Amino acid sequence: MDTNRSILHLDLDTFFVSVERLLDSSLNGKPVIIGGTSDRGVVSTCSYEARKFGVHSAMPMVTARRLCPHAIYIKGNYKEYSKYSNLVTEIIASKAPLFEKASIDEHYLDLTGMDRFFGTLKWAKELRQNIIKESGLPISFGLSINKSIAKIATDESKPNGELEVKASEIRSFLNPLSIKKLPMVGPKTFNLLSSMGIHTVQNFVNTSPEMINRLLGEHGNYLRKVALGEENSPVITEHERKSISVETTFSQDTLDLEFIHNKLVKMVEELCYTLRSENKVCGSIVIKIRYGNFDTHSKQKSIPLTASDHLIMPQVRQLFKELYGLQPIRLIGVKLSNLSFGSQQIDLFSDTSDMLNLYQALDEIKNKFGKKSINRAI
Ligand code: TTP
Ligand code: MG
Repeated sequence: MDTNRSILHLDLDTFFVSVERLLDSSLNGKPVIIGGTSDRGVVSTCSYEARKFGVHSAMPMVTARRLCPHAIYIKGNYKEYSKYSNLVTEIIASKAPLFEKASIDEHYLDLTGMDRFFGTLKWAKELRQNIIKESGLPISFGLSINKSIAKIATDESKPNGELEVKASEIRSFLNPLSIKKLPMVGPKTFNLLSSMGIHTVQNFVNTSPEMINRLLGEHGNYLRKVALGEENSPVITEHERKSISVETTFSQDTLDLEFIHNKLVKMVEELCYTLRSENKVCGSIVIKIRYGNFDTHSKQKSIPLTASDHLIMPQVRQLFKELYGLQPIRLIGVKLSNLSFGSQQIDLFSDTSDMLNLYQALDEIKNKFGKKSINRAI
């Protein structure tokens, strides 16, 4: 355990709902559910007043409507959420040059060394107040010796919370928590561990490493590190961010190639959209497949710099074909790396202007209605 580090994790509370409430204060105190309003839509997020009824992110909208019919349902406005996300990032950037934006509403900061001069907790509290004052959005933080414990601390402190977990407090903080609270424990891992009588983090760390490895493979080794406070990944600043990636874990292991293919198309679209909105292009693709037994394989390929779905997708399909070992798949991942700044212009050799116009039109719709609002059919 590296007890010398000081890592801060900040995460906005019910982010999309909080933005909607800034724009319309009549939503305050009411159950609010944001998500695709069609019958096949899912919940993006919801207010605490709706969470009381069991509604949560990624739940089918039809289920949410059944559990909380009196809620206010909102389709969402991705452009506004991006704007407020950027505003919060700017506030953080103005106070701390080295930070990692981990998602639309969370940031990690490495404050190691600062405590000698000022005290990291005091500094973090002031930053939080600053964000609340300048953005009008509620936010919580966790402060600890590494990223994973800081993140768990944030989750425990919510809503509107602050929580420092010192090195000496890590065991008493983590031990009573459900294993569900460890990042990367999804329903499947949770059910598997529960069926073995492993319910709390304490149960988990008391289980032999060999047993954990037998049950969960590499993933288990990682979780053990987290649970022991030994996860030590660095805070990666935007400056160093050389790749973007997305992974999907299926609710059931699958052999359905059409289903997997459709998923890959959606993932590539999402990544390319992010690239274009950040004015970046990529020069390398990595595909990752994890099978039902947690064996994980990946394969990488260099490509001419691009941010176009229709150039990247065939390469992804080819890599998948080369890598796939005809076993049920638990997880697939796509990573675009060797990122550099550059615009679509670079693609002009291979892109027709029609294609570029199409991307511009698609991106505008995505800006307006959210990333998942439109997908191509290939
Ligand atoms: P989260 O930080 O996971 O959730 P949250 O901010 O709504 O609530 P909490 O207070 O627990 O942090 O995600 C940030 C935003 O990302 C969320 O407001 C909506 C969006 N999102 C989705 O669209 N789908 C999802 O499945 C999740 C988890 C989040
Ligand atoms: Mg959040």
